[in-house]
Amino acid sequence: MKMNPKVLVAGIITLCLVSTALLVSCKKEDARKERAKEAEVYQVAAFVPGVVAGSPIYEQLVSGAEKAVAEYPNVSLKVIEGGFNQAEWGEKITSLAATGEYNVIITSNPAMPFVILDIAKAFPDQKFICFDAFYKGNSQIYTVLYNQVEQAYFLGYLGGLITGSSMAGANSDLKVGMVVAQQYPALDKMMVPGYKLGFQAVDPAITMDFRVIGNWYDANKAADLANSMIDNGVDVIATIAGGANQGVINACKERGKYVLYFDSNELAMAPGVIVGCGLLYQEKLVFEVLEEAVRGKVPYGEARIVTAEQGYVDFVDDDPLYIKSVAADVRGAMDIVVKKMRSGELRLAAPEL
Ligand code: RBF
Repeated sequence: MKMNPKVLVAGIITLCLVSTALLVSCKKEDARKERAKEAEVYQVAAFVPGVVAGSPIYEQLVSGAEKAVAEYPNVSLKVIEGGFNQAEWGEKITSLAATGEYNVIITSNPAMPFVILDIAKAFPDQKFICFDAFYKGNSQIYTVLYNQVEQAYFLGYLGGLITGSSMAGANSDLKVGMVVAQQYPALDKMMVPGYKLGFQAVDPAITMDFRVIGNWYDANKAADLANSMIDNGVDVIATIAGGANQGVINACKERGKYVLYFDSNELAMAPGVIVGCGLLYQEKLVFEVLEEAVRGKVPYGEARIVTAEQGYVDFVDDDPLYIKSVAADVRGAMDIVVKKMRSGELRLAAPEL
């Protein structure tokens, strides 16, 4: 049978119109559903595994969630501090999940997915989002990990430049230091290797003095360790110790040495002593992920890694205190590395934990 070409064209046009109309109405329906979701009450519990004060990464967990509350009137937030006794965290999260009140429980540090696994089994409707963590394959848990190799590389590179510099506090020994609260896989697989890669890229002859405090609060012990490192010829110390960081800062202040700080710009806390700060854009990330959560778009079960190139990990190079306290030649050399990392020309792989 031969078809009239006019009829054929008319048919095709009608088909196109119908499918466009269908597409538009589907999109409208999607948008309507999204708006409806945004109007539903959405209750968030933020579990801080430690205490908020003195730990910028936790301060940002809370401020990011508070931003979501300010932006979305239907979102409510309860903040629970878990304290320093890590053995109690599981019990405290269990109590939160048992209420059945929270659409999601958010938290932050690399140990948390493992604390949560059994709790998730007991409460199969409870969803969890862990920032600064990596765990794949549990349909109740979503994790986002920062590429901490990159953050540590920035600080290691700066430490390497400073220890070999003619800055006032630098001595002739090529020794950098690192004080940590405790050892954990993210530290051993990302921060320590990233820091080493950084200072060894400046000069392979540089060595590291590495000390462990044993908790996240003992500033006196941190100061003792820092003093002993300084006695051994260390002139610049990176510190990952939450509230105990203060001890490292005090020791370095008294002895005219330098501190490298992780996670946020704290240069103003000890000008001329804290000379370099890594940055994690945790507040921004928490806000963004909570927006996804409110819209029902979080890919639970998946694990994401965010990087310097994507704008979630960085180094503070635009603060007048950095410019004032770090020698121009050191900053010049640092600039090159910072630019390369931001642009993605220098990429450092983050291992899955
Ligand atoms: N970082 C803090 O700043 N304060 C803390 O109290 C703290 N507690 C932690 C507890 C555990 C068990 C683990 C694994 C990490 C903890 N962190 C803490 C480290 C934090 O997750 C991150 O690795 C560092 O802040 C460096 O970005």
